[in-house]
Amino acid sequence: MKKYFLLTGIFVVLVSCSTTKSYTVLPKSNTETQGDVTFTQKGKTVTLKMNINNLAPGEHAVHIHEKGDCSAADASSAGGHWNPAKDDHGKWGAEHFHMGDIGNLTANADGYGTLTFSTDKWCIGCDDESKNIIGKSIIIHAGQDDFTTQPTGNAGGRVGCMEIK
Ligand SMILES: [Cu+2]
Ligand SMILES: [Zn+2]
Repeated sequence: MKKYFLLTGIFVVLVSCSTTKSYTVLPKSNTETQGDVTFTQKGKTVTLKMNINNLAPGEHAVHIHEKGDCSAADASSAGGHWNPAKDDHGKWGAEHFHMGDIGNLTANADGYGTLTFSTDKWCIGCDDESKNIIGKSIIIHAGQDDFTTQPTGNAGGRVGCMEIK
């Protein structure tokens, strides 16, 4: 019986162990984009939550880009889509997609939109560089990702940027 309680205790500690990181989105390309982003890792699953304001109503592509550098006024410093597998751009879960191809966020008539996304293909700060999101960036685009145009999804300019530190 003692053994049973000990094992249960260890299990609870492992399951409840999680890492959360919070960030603020920077406005880019002469916009007033604002927002906050959190990444939480529980076990092998990373969950992304975004709350974004001051967008044009409609669909906006969201990607992880390969460089954690939002310094340029147009966020071009963040480089291209994070693509450690050298795959083609596409819709997450399709035959071909980049590790940063999160999809589209819908902004309402007030310019506010949220997005929640979970995957076991990322990690927060692990040793596997094909999974580690630290050192990359999140980009929010002016337009919609069409999931087919290579290598960008034809998503237009970069209206928000956030370094994943
Ligand atoms: Cu992008
Ligand atoms: Zn892509």
